[in-house]
Amino acid sequence: MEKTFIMVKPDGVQRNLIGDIVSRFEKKGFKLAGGKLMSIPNALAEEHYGEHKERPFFGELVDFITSGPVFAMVWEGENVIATARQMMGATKPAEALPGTIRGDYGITVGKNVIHGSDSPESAEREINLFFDKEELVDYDKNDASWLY
Ligand code: DAT
Ligand code: MG
Repeated sequence: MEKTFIMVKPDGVQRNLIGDIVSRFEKKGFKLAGGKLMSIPNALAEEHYGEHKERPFFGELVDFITSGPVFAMVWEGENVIATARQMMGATKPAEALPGTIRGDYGITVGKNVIHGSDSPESAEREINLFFDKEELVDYDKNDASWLY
């Protein structure tokens, strides 16, 4: 089953949004495969956002994501990568539709509450960056037969 990397950013943690965000993915029907509260070391932040290294906001981005704890997760389910992106809403909260996480809770692009992998390749890369194999749990859930 497809897996994606989702992270409540430092603003979301400070604003008490971990529970709501976990709840949205749970209610949708996705399965939690791993989760942890953590501080991101600078080197990990730079690697995670490596694709933005040349962008003018890169320094700010790394400073922000290391400014406080994040809640890192792996969620599993059919089409979870693309569906999670839809649930998050557009990168700029001003363009994110109401009902999406960024649309409901964000105002500025710098503090947009949540990260989610944007492709199968980035999902695999980001899951491996943030989680050791033994931190991911493989288990059955009884709701599967009512979802699939
Ligand atoms: P996303 O997080 O939706 O995948 P992205 O990968 O393009 O968006 O950018 C990563 C993060 O960088 C984004 O969540 C917020 C920040 N960012 C993006 N564009 C920005 C901009 N123009 N100014 C400031 N920060 C920006
Ligand atoms: Mg991105």
